Amino acid sequence: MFTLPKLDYGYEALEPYIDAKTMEIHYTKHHQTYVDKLNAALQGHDELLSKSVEELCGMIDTLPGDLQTPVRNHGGGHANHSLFWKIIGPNAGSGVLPEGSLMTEIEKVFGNFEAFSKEFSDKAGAHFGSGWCWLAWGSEEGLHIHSLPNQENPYMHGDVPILGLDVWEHAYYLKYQNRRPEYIAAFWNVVNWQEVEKRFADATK
Ligand code: MN3
Repeated sequence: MFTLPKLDYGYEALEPYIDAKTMEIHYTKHHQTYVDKLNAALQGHDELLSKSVEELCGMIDTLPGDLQTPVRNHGGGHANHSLFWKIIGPNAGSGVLPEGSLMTEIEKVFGNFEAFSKEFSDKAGAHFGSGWCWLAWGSEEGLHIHSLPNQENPYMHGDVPILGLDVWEHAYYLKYQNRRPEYIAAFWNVVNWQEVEKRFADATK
């Protein structure tokens, strides 16, 4: 059975960028519901419970037909939020830039960090409706940014997510209401670049 992963910091730790109430509801209600619904959908499919949720997302097209939609929605929701809690954190992104091989690749692909963060912010802001903006690594495309609807993620497209931003209204509405661009701007202050660098290194090994 899948379970809610432990949060490495308190609900208030990302204030003022992400408020405590949003963190609490997002983690204990929204993420928990994805976990519960994924477990319910996998009942009777014991052979799949030995897989990680990331593996399940990566094999979405070969899953039994009746499981594809619940794994896309709730498996995606579980995988995406599990990643999100790790790639943000307290005392993280404010004034800090990525380093090492990730920064080298960002400069190669986007020119510089500012151009990268602008393209990411623009795509996150322009995404219509619920979804996520992703920085992903693909063996053919390399490092690239795209947004995906609902709980779809790069694993479902054969890629590896490096950085993800939840732009569902439940991620920001309590504090920012309809001002999604302000939430996106605040996000850069809480990115845990060490974790993002680690994910890039693992993806490109
Ligand atoms: Mn969410």
